[in-house]
Amino acid sequence: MNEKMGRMSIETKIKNAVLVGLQLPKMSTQELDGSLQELTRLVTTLGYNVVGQLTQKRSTYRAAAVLGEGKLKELAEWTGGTGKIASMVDRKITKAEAKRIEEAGADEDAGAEDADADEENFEAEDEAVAEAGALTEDQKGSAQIVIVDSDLSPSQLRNLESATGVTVLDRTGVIIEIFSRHARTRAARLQVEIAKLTYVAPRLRETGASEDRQGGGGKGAGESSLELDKRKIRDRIKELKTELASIGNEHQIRRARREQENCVALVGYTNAGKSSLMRAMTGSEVLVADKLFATLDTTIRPLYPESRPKVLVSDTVGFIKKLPHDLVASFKSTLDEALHASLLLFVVDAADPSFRSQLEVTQSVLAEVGAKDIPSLLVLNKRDRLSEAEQTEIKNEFSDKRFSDTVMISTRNKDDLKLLRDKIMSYFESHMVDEDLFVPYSAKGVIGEIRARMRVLGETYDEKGVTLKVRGAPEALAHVKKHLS
Ligand SMILES: Nc1nc2c(ncn2[C@@H]2O[C@H](COP(=O)(O)OP(=O)(O)OP(=O)(O)O)[C@@H](O)[C@H]2O)c(=O)[nH]1
Ligand SMILES: [Mg+2]
Repeated sequence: MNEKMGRMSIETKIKNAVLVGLQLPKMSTQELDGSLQELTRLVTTLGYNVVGQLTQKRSTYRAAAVLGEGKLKELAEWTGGTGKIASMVDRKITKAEAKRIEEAGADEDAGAEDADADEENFEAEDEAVAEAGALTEDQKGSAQIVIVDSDLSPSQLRNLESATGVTVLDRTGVIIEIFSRHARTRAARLQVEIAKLTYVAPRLRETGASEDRQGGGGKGAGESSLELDKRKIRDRIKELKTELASIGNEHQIRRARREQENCVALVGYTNAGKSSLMRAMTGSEVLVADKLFATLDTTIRPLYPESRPKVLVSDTVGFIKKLPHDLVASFKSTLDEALHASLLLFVVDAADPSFRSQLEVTQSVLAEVGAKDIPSLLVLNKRDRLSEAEQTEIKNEFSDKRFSDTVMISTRNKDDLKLLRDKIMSYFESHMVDEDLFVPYSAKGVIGEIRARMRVLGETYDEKGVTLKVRGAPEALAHVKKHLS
């Protein structure tokens, strides 16, 4: 299994990438450009150099090699490939079939995979070669990897690799690769590994011909090594999920302890400036970097200087368009963090021309997991990159009541940060209630907790204990009262 999976990882010597973008009927040219720009940033984050890009209008993603013949040849010029798909039969495997094959196991697999030996070419006529003149001599054969800006079925991936002669990655593949390079904690590593294996499994193919069948021993008798690999992967995923679940419990326990505190979750598109804001507001040393998915792990810290009541801020993984569902699911614990917050800070990079659609993506994913009703504050960040006029225009655009409140800031401006902090504090204070709490001397220990969680406005003593006039969040009050009853 490892040998085959080794092939899925990218060798470090690969440097030049050529991108492929498909424009489906509903997609505007602007959207296509935006998507390819984002893909360029993703690919650059992986350390590759984008040397060219190729786009084509298509009515569907379903074609055997995604691209039409002419474009496929042009692509192969970039990589020095043949531009032809080695196997005829491969063309007939649809996505649905590939899934069925994977689920059903051996028999169909063998039939489909045997076709690898078939040398028949993709299409007989070569009319498209005429387009080849588009590339300069320097460009020809200059790319060592092809990156497609949409998700590919296993057979499409195989066909493209066969035609180009190089490694092909789709958008999900790129994101998974970035995630796996950036994962630091055990939970993040486990989540990435599950996503990676889920992605890898259907893309495994038979390496050799029929001698690959396992002749002897154990329950694997008669299984092809492909099935064996797939089974091992399924088992491994199960194992990893169990391990992750045990960490998940720890998370939950810690969260339960925090539940009575005021939590603010920073959410937003990747690179919006969440971690920069986290640093500025809490004085923590979280990683800030001008690359996509710099943060994968959740960090929680109190506001610094400390506030009364205490407010915790959490920073987590960012969102991206077309984030694969497997990946979203594997980062569920991250999203849970947002679900348990009392206030969401939607951080956007207001200087990015596509910030509106980025905000939409963030909102829709959060709505999907049930965070729709959590009060939220819109933070329009990086205002230092905008002119006064642009700032005013954007502020006006968001002056309606889509968010509880909107604030435009730069994480580099101290006054802006103070303003944001004041808004956060006034949010919590506006949600607080005043109450008199009687604390008997026998329960003196609770007083420290009361002082940490809420404001004490006055105190009167009598022979049995002290009555505190407090102002606090309803949850904090309920929690303290449990200790007093
Ligand atoms: N000009 C400008 N740049 C900023 C501002 N805030 C953050 N940045 C930069 O934006 C880039 C991304 O910042 P991060 O804080 O790492 O962004 P993030 O939202 O945590 O990104 P991920 O962890 O990838 O999701 C870094 O290069 C920051 O220095 C700002 O107010 N103005
Ligand atoms: Mg970050």
